[in-house]
Amino acid sequence: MINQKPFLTFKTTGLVLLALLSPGSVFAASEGALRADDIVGVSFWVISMALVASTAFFFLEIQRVAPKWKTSLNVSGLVTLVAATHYFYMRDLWVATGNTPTVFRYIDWLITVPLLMVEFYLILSAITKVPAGVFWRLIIGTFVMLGGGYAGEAGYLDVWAAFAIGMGGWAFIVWEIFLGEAGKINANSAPPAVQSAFSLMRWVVLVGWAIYPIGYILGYLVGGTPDNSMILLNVVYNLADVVNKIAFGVIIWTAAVSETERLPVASKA
Ligand SMILES: *C/C=C(C)/C=C/C=C(C)/C=C/C1=C(C)CCCC1(C)C
Repeated sequence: MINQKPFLTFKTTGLVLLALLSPGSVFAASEGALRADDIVGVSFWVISMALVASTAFFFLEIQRVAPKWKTSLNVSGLVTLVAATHYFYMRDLWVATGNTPTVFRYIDWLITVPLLMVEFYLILSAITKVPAGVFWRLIIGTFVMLGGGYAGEAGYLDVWAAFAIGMGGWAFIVWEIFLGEAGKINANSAPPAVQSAFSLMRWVVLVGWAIYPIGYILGYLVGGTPDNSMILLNVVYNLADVVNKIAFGVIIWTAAVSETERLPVASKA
């Protein structure tokens, strides 16, 4: 009993705050415990915890790698930190209302995808001088891709037209890292561990990122019932985030650790 009291007070305070902040959603929230058959809600919960754990891991591992790799691990941790925070909000919105959290999703992507592009730039910069144009082309591709997707999902553009714009932005990024300047720099100057990390990362952007347009297609273009389409959209986007935020960070961590171990002891500190 003694232990329950503060919890109840905390819960009550939370509900009152929620009532003030969002009139109308109180009823849903007070009923809104996670249901075992809510596959989207469960995936939001599991992934938000995985993102928290990954953040702690990447930040703690910074002390273990050579100085030139620290920024990369830092950025990996920032990606999972920003995503974890958005996952808390998306999870609550979904569990309380059953609505698809499009705005939170795109705010998250708008911050985390440019950070992932920074990773490409950093991993190459750790071993050679890279022109800033590489970075800006990756950023421009990102904005076109996400701007197109958002315009379609939020209803500002026809879903097919928006999809085409988004695909164009993605194709531009893929072109840059496979055939453009970023790809050439890697082929010409990177040591083996960086080359293999870079090539794994490219495949993440080609194959891992392809999961997102599949989610969009299932959500908007194939014409299922509205409920089923939104379940598919969210499950597929959530799965994609695990691969592309957590696995992507682990790839960089692997390269950083193996490159650090190759260095003579004196230059590790
Ligand atoms: C951490 C979040 C990441 C890596 C998000 C990536 C998002 C995409 C690759 C989205 C791609 C899309 C298209 C290629 C077509 C239009 C619809 C989008 C925005 C889902």
